[in-house]
Amino acid sequence: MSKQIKVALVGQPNVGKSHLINSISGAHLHVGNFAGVTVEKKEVKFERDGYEIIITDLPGTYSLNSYSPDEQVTKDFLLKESYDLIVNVVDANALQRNLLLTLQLLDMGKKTILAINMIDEVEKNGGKIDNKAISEMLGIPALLVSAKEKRGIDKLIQKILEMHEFGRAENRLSYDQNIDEAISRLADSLSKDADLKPYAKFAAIRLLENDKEMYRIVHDKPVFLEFHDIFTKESENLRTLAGEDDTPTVMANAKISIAKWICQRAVITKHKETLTERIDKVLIHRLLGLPIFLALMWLLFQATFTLGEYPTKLIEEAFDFLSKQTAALLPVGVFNSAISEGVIPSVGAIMGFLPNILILFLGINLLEQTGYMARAAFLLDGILKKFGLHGKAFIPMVTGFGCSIPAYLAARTLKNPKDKLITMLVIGFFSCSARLPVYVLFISAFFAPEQAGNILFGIYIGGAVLAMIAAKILRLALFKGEAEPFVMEMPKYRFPSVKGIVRDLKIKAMLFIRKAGLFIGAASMVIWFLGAYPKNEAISEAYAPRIEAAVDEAAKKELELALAEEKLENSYIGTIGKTIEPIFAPLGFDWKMSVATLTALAAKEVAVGTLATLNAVEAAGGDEPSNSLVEKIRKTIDIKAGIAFIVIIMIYSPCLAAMGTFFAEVRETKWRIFYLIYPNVTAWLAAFSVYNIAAIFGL
Ligand SMILES: Nc1nc2c(ncn2[C@@H]2O[C@H](COP(=O)(O)OP(=O)(O)OP(=O)(O)O)[C@@H](O)[C@H]2O)c(=O)[nH]1
Ligand SMILES: [Mg+2]
Repeated sequence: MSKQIKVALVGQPNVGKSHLINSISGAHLHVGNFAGVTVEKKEVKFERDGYEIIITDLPGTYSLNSYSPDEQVTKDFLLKESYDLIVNVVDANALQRNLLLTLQLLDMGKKTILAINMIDEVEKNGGKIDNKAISEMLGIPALLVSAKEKRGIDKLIQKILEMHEFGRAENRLSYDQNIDEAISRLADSLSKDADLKPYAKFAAIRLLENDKEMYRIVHDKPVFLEFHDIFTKESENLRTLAGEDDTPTVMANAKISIAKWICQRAVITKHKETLTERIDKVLIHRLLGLPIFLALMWLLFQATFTLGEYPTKLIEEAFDFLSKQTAALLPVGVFNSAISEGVIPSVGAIMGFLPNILILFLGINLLEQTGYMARAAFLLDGILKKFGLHGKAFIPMVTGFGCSIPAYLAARTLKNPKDKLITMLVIGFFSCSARLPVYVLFISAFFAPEQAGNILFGIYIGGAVLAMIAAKILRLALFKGEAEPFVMEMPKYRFPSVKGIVRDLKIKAMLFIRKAGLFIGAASMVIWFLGAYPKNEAISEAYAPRIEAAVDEAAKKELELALAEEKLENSYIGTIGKTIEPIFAPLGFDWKMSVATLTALAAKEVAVGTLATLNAVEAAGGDEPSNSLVEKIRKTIDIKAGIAFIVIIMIYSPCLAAMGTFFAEVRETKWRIFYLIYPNVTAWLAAFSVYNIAAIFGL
């Protein structure tokens, strides 16, 4: 068993912590160019020189004073979990601001290493950082690294080992004499309590910085009575000496002076107009910004549709071929039918959408990697605010276009619980990529190819508009009160690495294929069986003499088709479908669409699989040459019902996995119940309206 070293990786948001771990260990943590990518702690393990090094990637936090739910994760980890040392990652481009967190970490008195990341960017701009000087001033090791160029990584690992073996949890951090004396008197008083003694100095500083959690801890101790008097006296003294109204300001000023002092001595920057500033003159232009954003989104959905078409055809043909081959090769029987008519067609039907989904993900990925995400949030902040949403809600919402699960987690970056809850409640209206197959299928069936991209764009925008309306209603009716001000850092624009993008897409593709192959394969198997049983021989027998007596081939085929349809209707799934059909009948759904609506709650793609399977059973029974699912949908579903189906899929409850994530994040029963009901009622009403409006227009 090798020796273990537990490292906590801490830093402000978007300084490259996750990227650094990837470079150190070869892990594939999610990296993005905006604040708030990592919202959960993640452990990465690797071996080095006989040590097992466990690094915990933590959500970025600006300081130990703030407390959005993601920052709370970091603070809890730092204060409550056990680890051997801290690697504090700072952004070399913004050292002074980053050092404010560093100074708070040093208050903790733990073994700490400073990793000054993104040094490549500083040097490219002609700047320089003297890490030795910083190391001397702070009294802790300070290394220059670049996660992107993998510079200084080996040295950093070496330093971790060295620090673990020989380093001391000491630093040279001192404030001015008044503050230092006050801290030491407060710490002396706290040290009388055995529990507080190990971190008395840190506790004293946190109390001067008005940390409510620390106050609660100290408040419960017997030492509090005596301490309280000393604290009142010391803090008043500090305020008077500094001429400030409160001690947090006194402490913040002290830290700012130290950070400034360090940067004056150790950092040389040359400020010239950067590329970022030039690009931003256009992209966040007061008038052009928003139209450019909309144009880019439109382009993305056009591409999703049109570029996806070609590879999709190939995939469909491949599965068609596979299905026929399997049917011919396997011995005739139930198993043959289950595979060739159940599993392969529905897995194929879904797999065909892989290209569309990858294009959509590529778009979202570029948005994340380039730094445009934060700009888009900034551009939309005004609009979001009008609808009672916080500007930061933009990131979870866009994430929701990919998948609702990370979107729910991303809402942790919202500080105010009301803002967070409103955002969580409307995320479902942002269509996730799993719904894309359903849209593409139905759009292809009912609309001209030139229109397809626009309609897809319209669906996604429609979902977003609905989310805005819902947010406004929620805010007015249930969550009165002002939203928090919007503060978000604009990162530099960064070229995404091709390797990184390919890796991300590969991960997405593998996940999708696995989901389609295993989960949806299994689901379609179940649906196939439910469609094929019970056998209902009586129906076949009733049809047999009529088929025998058919006058010609055409009449015979027709009868066979009618037989298959009747058998399907009397199967288990037919019975389920017929039972729930009345709920959906006002929307024009037949029983098959009703079943698809239900099964899609497992995962949205299952709607496609279900329709494929139910139609395959039928087609095979009728001995029809298998034509594409799009054709079948066009033939058997009325356009009004088709549009209503799209609306249902757009709005109603997300998949079970997403619902599980919501439940994990939102603990209040009333909101959980509300979350289960309101999207479905809204969806039904919207679909009903759309169906009838379409009827008025004579569709
Ligand atoms: N040029 C350059 N870019 C870097 C470097 N390290 C990270 N980046 C980029 O900086 C951005 C932020 O990286 P992340 O690793 O996601 O940052 P993080 O600190 O984990 O951010 P949060 O999880 O939001 O706290 C990404 O676009 C990275 O590719 C570096 O050394 N040089
Ligand atoms: Mg991260």
